[in-house]
Amino acid sequence: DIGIAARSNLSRIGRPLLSAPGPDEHKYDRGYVSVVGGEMPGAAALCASAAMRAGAGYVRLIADAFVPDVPQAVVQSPLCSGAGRSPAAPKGETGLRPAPEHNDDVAALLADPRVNALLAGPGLGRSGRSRSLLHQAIEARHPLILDADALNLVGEDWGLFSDSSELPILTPHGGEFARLFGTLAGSKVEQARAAAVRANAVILLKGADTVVAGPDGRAAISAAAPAWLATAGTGDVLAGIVAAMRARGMPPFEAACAAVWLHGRAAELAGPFLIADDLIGHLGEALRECL
Ligand code: NPW
Ligand code: AMP
Ligand code: MG
Repeated sequence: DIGIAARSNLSRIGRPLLSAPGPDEHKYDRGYVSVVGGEMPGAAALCASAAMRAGAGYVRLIADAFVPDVPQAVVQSPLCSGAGRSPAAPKGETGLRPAPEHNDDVAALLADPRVNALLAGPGLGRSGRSRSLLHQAIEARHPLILDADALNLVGEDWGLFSDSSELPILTPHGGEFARLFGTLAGSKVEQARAAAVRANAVILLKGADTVVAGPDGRAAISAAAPAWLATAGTGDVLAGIVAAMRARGMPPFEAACAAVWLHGRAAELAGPFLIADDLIGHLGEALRECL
């Protein structure tokens, strides 16, 4: 259901071409990704691991507490001195005790000028604390990727990143898209295009036929990805891949398209009954097809 009117300026997402690191490159040249996590360590682990496996040279995970199960190469900066959930915590709050120097710490970590892409949203939660973390992250003015709870928290406050020099990438699933943009007219491609103009962002609208659209009218659609992707955490992995592609210097539209291809290819390689972790395990194989 692409729609005749939307066929113009619409391409099919294909295998990206990726270069190998040059002999003079060091880890920061390969792309520095910051992941701002929050309340769900599983989601943070999936996107930070995916970013690392997708070729980022440096991944820093800024989260409320230490996150188990990430590659040891991921640099962790836990923000809180406590661990676990306090029974006395107000509903919707984590109950973690912020370290005394918490606010300065976050600001300093986020302000690191070496950061090439900042990803916020997977597992962030929707508490007041999540919202303030998100605002601090946006204020750091790095190339942005917003997913999951970040999309719910931003609401329609597009002014939040209107003065950023580079287009943010928003990666909603159908439910998040409807919450953000309401009911839009037309095909999925037309809706993604309209949303890209409204938000002044690259929109990566997920589903069996994932669509990437930019405010300049460009749009690209992926060949049907395996429906085995309909399982928890696969979107968090995709967000991590987008961040790695952005951090290696791809412009927002191209980074989104490359990530969609790699994610779908990793799913094909992982096969039936895959879980999100398996995608990360197959990313290397998918990436080597792009060299
Ligand atoms: P229905 O059933 O259509 O009426 P959320 P979320 C609706 C984290 N995760 N795909 C649907 O309603 C994420 O990163 C943590 C999906 C459904 O009830 C987020 O931070 C994991 N839903 C947080 O959890 C692994 C669709 O929206 C509702 C839809 C919540 O994210 C899992 C979902 O609401 C997860 O990634 C569609 N295409 N269309 C971890 N390992 O820690 C409509 N809906 O709040 O968006 O739920 O995606 O689970
Ligand atoms: P999320 O809902 O954020 O976890 O993201 C789910 C991921 O799985 C996205 O990349 C979707 O495009 C993909 N996905 C979900 N359902 C399907 C499906 N039925 N067929 C193909 N891909 C899907
Ligand atoms: Mg998601």
